[in-house]
Amino acid sequence: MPAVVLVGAQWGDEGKGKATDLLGDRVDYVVRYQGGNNAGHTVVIGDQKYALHLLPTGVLSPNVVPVIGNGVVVDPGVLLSEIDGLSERGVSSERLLISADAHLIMPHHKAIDKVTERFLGKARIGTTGRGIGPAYGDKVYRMGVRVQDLLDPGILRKKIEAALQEKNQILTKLYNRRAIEADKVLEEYLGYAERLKPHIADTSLILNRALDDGKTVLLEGGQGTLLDIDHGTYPFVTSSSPTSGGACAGSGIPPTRLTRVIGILKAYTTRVGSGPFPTELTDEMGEWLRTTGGEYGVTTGRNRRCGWFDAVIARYASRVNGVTDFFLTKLDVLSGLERIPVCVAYEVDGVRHDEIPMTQTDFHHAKPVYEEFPGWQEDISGATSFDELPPNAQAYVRTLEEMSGARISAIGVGPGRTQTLQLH
Ligand code: 2SA
Ligand code: GDP
Ligand code: MG
Repeated sequence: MPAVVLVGAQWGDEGKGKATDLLGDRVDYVVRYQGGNNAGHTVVIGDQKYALHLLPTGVLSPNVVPVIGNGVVVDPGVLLSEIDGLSERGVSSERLLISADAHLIMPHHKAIDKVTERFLGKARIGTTGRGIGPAYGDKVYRMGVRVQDLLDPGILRKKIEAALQEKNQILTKLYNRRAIEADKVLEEYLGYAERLKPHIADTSLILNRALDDGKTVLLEGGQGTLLDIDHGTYPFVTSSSPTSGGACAGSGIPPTRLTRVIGILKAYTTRVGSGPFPTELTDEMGEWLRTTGGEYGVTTGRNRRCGWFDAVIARYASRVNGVTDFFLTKLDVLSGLERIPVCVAYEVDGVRHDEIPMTQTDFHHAKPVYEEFPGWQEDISGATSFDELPPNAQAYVRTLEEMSGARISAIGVGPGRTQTLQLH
């Protein structure tokens, strides 16, 4: 499996961290290709729980080289605190490589993210407030500051001053906030530069050479398919491309080298932030899923919105990502239910839609069409093979597989490394 992409098939938090960690001992490189410290990837190893935001999950596997690809936006202060936090727990980040082409999140990005969300009021996206959207905005606008600029104090100063000339107008005149001082930012970022220098590299070159040498690379997506800037529920999306196509743009590994795309699919659905979510449950059933599944944001601590499995979304994710295998997570959370509804299509103004409606307006009005399947009462968190699952749990998995458009190769029955059933 030379170059494998791992993507979230729903709205993020499907359990990508755990899935990446499981593959960690079989790969040589783990690459983050988009997003930034908006992500929250949880890995449970024995009695230790790690929450990673910017570092690739591969940092937890001693033989893996973790790579922050060119498509990521890097908040250097957050990166260094994450490195220090792990170091205190005995995890070394010495092997970490950071693409010289990745963009930096600057203080004005965070300030603008927070202030625009407040300004939008009820129409807000529900961002994580980490400066992600404004940083990608400046990248596309060609006024971003890149990791390589940390190596050239003259350029760094010029870029910071140029950016602040515009951004301080926005902050002070439009939003009545204090101006940010260029000198202070320069001093702060030059401090980060000292520590990050040894990690900065031409990661696209390194990764392609590694593939030439027969090494294996795992590309770890953040967020999920429906949060993709192009293929998600725009504008209620993140500002990058979590889908498998984004893995190439965000790493410099060409599409012809990708061999597998693993979609991570939760046995029910969650979403953090605003935007359409047809199967959302706003009643006590939703609350039950939230508490039973521990559905709280890893980065912001926000309650995740919860609902039933949506097969339309799964099929869509299968299609736009070219999923070869699904990893179905959190099946254990559904134990104890009498019946489990699954959304098989939508109804919009009396018309049935078997696929996501073309327009966002229709998707906002989509009502789920449910089929119900019998549940199971047994605790399945100790199961070690598919055959040990209760017949109704097996049937639920097979049904989701038939509806989702790709085979289910692994099933999660708990957060731990060992709580995984391998099917293929
Ligand atoms: P942003 O900050 O610009 O990326 O926000 C835009 C939308 O993307 C959503 N988003 C996420 N959704 C799920 N999980 C994410 N990571 C954290 C976690 C979330 C947290 O693992 O729990 O702690 O709140 C994540 N990151 C971004 C976000 O909610 C907006 O809807
Ligand atoms: P990610 O953003 O996709 O990496 O997912 P998060 O870490 O944000 O959220 C997934 C949560 O589910 C984490 O707390 C994981 O430890 C947990 N988890 C992952 N797989 C399973 C599983 O199969 N069963 C249970 N009960 N929890 C799981
Ligand atoms: Mg998460």
